[in-house]
This record gives sequence, structure tokens and C-alpha cells, in this order.
Amino acid sequence: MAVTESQEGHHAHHGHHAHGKPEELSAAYARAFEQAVPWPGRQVVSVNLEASEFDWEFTPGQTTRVWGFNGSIPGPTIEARVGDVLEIRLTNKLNEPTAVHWHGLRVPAAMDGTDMVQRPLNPSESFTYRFVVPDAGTFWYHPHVNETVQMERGLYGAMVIRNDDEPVFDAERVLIFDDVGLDDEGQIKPPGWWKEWHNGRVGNTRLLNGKSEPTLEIAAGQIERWRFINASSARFIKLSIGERPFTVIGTDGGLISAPYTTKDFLLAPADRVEIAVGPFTAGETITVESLKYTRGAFEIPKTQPFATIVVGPKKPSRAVIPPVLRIIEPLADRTATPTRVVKLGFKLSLEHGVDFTINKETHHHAESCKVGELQVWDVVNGSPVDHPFHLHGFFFQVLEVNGEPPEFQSWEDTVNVPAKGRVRIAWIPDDRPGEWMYHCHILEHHAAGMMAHFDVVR
Ligand SMILES: [Cu+2]
Repeated sequence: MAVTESQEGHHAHHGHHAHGKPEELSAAYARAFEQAVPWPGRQVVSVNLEASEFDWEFTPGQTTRVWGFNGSIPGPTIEARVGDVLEIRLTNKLNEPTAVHWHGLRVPAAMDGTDMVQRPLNPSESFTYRFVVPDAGTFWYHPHVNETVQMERGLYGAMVIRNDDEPVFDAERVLIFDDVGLDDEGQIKPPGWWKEWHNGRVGNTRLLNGKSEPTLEIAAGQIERWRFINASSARFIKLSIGERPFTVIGTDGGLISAPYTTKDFLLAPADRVEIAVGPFTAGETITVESLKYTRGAFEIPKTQPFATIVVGPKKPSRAVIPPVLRIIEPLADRTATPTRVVKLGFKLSLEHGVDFTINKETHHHAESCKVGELQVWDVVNGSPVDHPFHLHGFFFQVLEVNGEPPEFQSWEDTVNVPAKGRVRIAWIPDDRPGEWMYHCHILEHHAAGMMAHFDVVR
């Protein structure tokens, strides 16, 4: 199996990734593929994704050699309805192996796209993923192979899954935050030395939908639904719309319990938020920006712009934000006894300067979880930097962050665990046994060991 140098280091830590050709499907894969049948009245949505290298203008007039899906950054937005089957054919036109993870989707383990459940596609190979999409919300896709390079260069895209009874807005858009580290020639810098491993890469060029500081136009008087995704390697975005109030309606796992109005919202790497934006007045100019946030890294917090909103002539509005968006029954009380403690830590390393650990191990092998059994996990951060904790394949509820309950009920797949802080989560594995993982979504921390494998068993 041909692997790049950066992959070998990653693979060396755990020995049970899948072998064989992609077309020699495992029994679990074949079963999952066969069982992916649309719900009544729903359909199969077919998508072709091709990962390749091409030229892209992050800034007008400056060409950068990038990697992406279907020749654009971000890749195409994959849209479907709850209960549809997505059949996604991935073709690898890169010169190194890749595979795709469907971030936040509750797919069978065999379709999760990690190197535990499939052998990554070699150059020029194709592979078809097929699964039902059971939940409405804003999700995204990205490789789970050599991520610090592949995602930095532009391999990611959004997924929007809708229900029949979505709240009504005047318009809707998907907005993906990212950044990229460019050199003087406008080319992507190779991975950096120990500071970049410690902090994760924060690039010098801020992007919204693959462009440096674009302009967004909105009609005065209208209210739009904006679905934000933070696809950056390590940047924390404290979202602000010109420091005006906006209304949060959804997070990682779709709609939240009730609208929540705020002036800022923290998006750690891999987080999503859906907000109602507007109404504004004709002629206004508003900045979409990230406010100062201290995450404990060696960096100076700054307020930084990502885009400019220009408000055009007034149009009528038909938007209605319902007072109750969704009923979310709590899985557990805040005082529930934890069934597991997940300790996020670090240790000094000759190779990286610092290694990142879970329960004192890099690439930790964690205990299995039983289908149907309530999980209450205390995720404890013993390090002086924030870590966004991501659980593959399942949604959890946040019970507490540093002892405080969250502002609203929601389903999440990523939660920021503050420096020296503690987050208590609850979740129940539904009947999708197999190999899963949880890890820090700062890509350099994940690569430097802050991840754990575990099985869901019947
Ligand atoms: Cu981390």
C-alpha cells in the first residue's frame, strides 16, 4: 500500500486499519450498501465527487495551486431530504491516498470514511459510499487522511439535509469559514514547525466560501437563514454580524429547542451554527467578523473581518421564526454520574515538540460502548489550550460546560472544551455497531495523537 510519509507516522500508531482494494468490500460495507434504502416517498440522490489539484483564486488576480472537490473551494454543496439515500461516487485524482468522512451524519460505521473502516483510495481509484441521511441539519464532508495537508489545501464541502417542515425564511445560504497559510508567491506553505503543531495552523489569509473577504448582498427588510461551518484547521471564530443581535436557530445536529438571540457565537473548528440574519436597512454596510477570543495558544487575540454585507433595496419579507423549533428531551440530568472520563492532555515529544493525548496515550484505545446504554462522559481538558472535541457518527447533548448548563437544548457532534475546563456530555449509541472514534478537531492535535478508537457493540 502506497502511503505518503505523513501518513506512515499516523498509521504506525494503530494497527487495525482496513486493507484490500476499495472494490473488495468488507462484509460490513456490503451489508450497509445493500441496506441503504430510501424511506417511503424519498429518493436516491447521486453525486460524483472528484478530488484533484487545480488553480484557484483566493484573492482576485493571484493564482494558488490547491486541492479540492470538483474544481472548486469549497466543493459542491450536497443537498438531500431526510430519508433520502445519498450515493456518492468518489474518484481520487490526487497523487496520494484519500477517503471522505461525512462529518455529523449518522451513517453506518462502514461508511464513516476513516482508515479504520476502509482502505483509503489510491490515486485514480474510485469508490462509492451509499447511506440514508436520517437527520436534517448542516453537515460537511472532508478527507480523514493526511488532513493537515488535504483540508488545508481545500478539500471540504457542505451538506444540507432538509425536513419537510423547515421554518420559512426569505433566502438561505451556506457560508464556510476557513483560512490558508500563503507564502510570498501566493502558494500554500508546507506544514510548519513546533509552534504550528502546538497551536494548530492558523493561516494568514481568511476565507469565506473559498474567497478572501467577499461581499455579500442582502435585501433590506428580509430575514435570511445562514448556515455557517468552520472548516479551518485551528482557527476559533467568535462570530459577529457587525456586533448586532442575531438569532441562533440550529447547531451541529440541526434545529435547537427554541430561538436564542445573541451578539456573538463561538465556532470552534468543525462547529456549525444556523442563524437568522436581518432585517437590515437599505444602504447599510455590515462586517461579518470574528471577535477577540483567547484559546490559550501562543497568539494575540484580534478582531478580524471575513466578509462585508451590503444591504440593497427593500423587499417584502415572509420569514417567520417559530417560538418553538423542536422538542429535545434531555437524555440525562446534569448531576448524572459519569460513565467515562476522557482526559485531554499533552506530553513532550522529540518528533513534534509536543504530543497530544487522550487518557495519557496518543491514539488511545478506549473501552467499547453498548447499543442503547446511556453514556455520560466528562471530557476534562488538563492542558492550557482549548480543544474542540468531536465524536464520530453520533450526536450528544451538552449537560455542562465548566459546571454551567448550556443556554439551549441541542444536539452536537463537536463541542469546545475550554483550556483547563470540563464538559459533561450525554449520548446513547443507537444500533450502528462498529469501529468509531473521537478526537480533537484541531487537525494538528488530531495528527499528534489526540484521538481515541472505540467500538460500539450489541
Ligand atoms: Cu486540540
